[in-house]
Amino acid sequence: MGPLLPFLRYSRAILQVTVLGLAGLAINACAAPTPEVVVLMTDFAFDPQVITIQRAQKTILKLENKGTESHNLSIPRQNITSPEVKPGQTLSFELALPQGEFPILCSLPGHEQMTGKVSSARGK
Ligand SMILES: [Cu+2]
Repeated sequence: MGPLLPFLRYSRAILQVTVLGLAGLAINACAAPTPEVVVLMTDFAFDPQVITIQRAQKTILKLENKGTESHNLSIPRQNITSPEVKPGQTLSFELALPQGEFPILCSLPGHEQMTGKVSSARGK
């Protein structure tokens, strides 16, 4: 027990506060809101027909069914299919895609003509 000990304790406390402060900054940087894209569904189309997102970026598609039948958004190449959205309902569907163009469709029987694509590209 020398006179140095209180000083060591003190500096360790400063160090901890600094580390916590940096962690807080990092968390803030990651807490940018998840981008949202509104996608209207009608009988039988997606609007927009080309949905543009940023590659590898988690994105929320807000699927708003303005039609009179249930619809979904399916990306066969990625084995992704949203839950069914009933008429009048809005459903938030989260996805992230690698770079590329991905054909989409409503995979419900008889809705094959309801198509479009997701364009997943590098941001600016
Ligand atoms: Cu449909």
